[in-house]
Amino acid sequence: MEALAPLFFHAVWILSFNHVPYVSKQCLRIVNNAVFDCPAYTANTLHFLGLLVECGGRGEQSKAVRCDVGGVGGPGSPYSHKLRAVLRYRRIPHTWLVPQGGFTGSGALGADGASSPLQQAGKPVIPVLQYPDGAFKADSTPIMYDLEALHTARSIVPPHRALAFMAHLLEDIADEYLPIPMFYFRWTEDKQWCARRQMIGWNGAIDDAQLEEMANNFLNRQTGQLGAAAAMPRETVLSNYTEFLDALEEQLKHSQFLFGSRPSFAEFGLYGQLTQYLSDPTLSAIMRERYLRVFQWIHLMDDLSGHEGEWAEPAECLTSSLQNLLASIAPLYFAMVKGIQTRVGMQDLASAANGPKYRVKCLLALKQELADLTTDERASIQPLLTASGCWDALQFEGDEAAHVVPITTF
Ligand SMILES: N[C@@H](CCC(=O)N[C@@H](CS)C(=O)NCC(=O)O)C(=O)O
Repeated sequence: MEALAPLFFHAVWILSFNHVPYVSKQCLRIVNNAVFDCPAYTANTLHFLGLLVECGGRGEQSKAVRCDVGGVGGPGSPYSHKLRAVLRYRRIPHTWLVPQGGFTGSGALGADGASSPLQQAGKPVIPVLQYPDGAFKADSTPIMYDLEALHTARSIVPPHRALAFMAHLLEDIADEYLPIPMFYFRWTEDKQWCARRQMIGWNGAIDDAQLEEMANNFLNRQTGQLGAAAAMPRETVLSNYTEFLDALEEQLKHSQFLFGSRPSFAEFGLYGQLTQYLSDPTLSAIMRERYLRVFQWIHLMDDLSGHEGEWAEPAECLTSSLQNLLASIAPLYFAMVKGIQTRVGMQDLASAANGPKYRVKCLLALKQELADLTTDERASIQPLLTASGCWDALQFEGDEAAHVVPITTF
């Protein structure tokens, strides 16, 4: 089977939000052959995409490990989109589900339907992934690290440890800081549209009266969670947003990926948040008008299952555009987490799954990850981290090191 894999799993991909799907007869014949040898894989793939992909990267098929997983996500959840894009790029056989009727706008996710996979999973957040052994797990970042161990082909961790740290740093900044501009507009001036589209996403065919009620419930729930961000001046949030998109647009003139010609943790983190920037009215309008490369890159990232690329050496990717990209978001991220840490402290971090304490937990873990690099590895990224306003903020202060807890799935 392994020797024949390249033949059966010839890569054919045609997918984009704005491309007409086309699957040739030759491709369909290969799919039928493949069913014989790899039934569950092919069935899952076809179920989800209606398309055909390879099992591993070119020359990596023999290292690919069967790892069928089931993802449960939400229609407006950046972390769900991030994780699904990782599964697609890594060619991990999976199904994906937004449980219809699983959330009608109030209470905990999944509370509305006893049979909802969300309630079965019993997690306070989405996405949730059902692992090959049947266990449900939450928290996208440690899930992505687990998947590195479960399925070795097409890794998204750069092999150079200092670059792996950079990729994780950017992913964490994307996860924890980039929701702020999105949330700000989503739950202020765009709130009617955003609440309605998410309730339609969760509940499918509902009439206007049902939609009205659910959207109002959801609005009350979410605006209550906006917190201090609601008081930020509109112009400040907007300029933070456009500075980030300026830097990303510039980066995309030089390279589609940050650490070579293949995606890492960083790109998937950025992509997840950008899916929502692309959908919400105010931020989307600005992106469409001024940031065409970013706009199109989001579509590219959505499904990279046919993409092949290589990692670069540190000297090739520690560029001024990467530095500018980091500088456009990192100082805001550090200021935000520092402020949170002053407010909530460092106690009871272990059980935090999202929100303020989770952000503190993640930053402390990043500080530890940097401290764990060798002197040479740290030296290789220190200039870029210093110039982008990250180096000092990534050093332990006081007794912070004693409060580090590992970021694990739960
Ligand atoms: N650290 C988590 C965060 C996930 C998260 O915050 N998800 C949001 C939706 S995007 C959520 O489930 N919030 C809980 C709620 O709305 O009740 C991860 O990366 O998976």
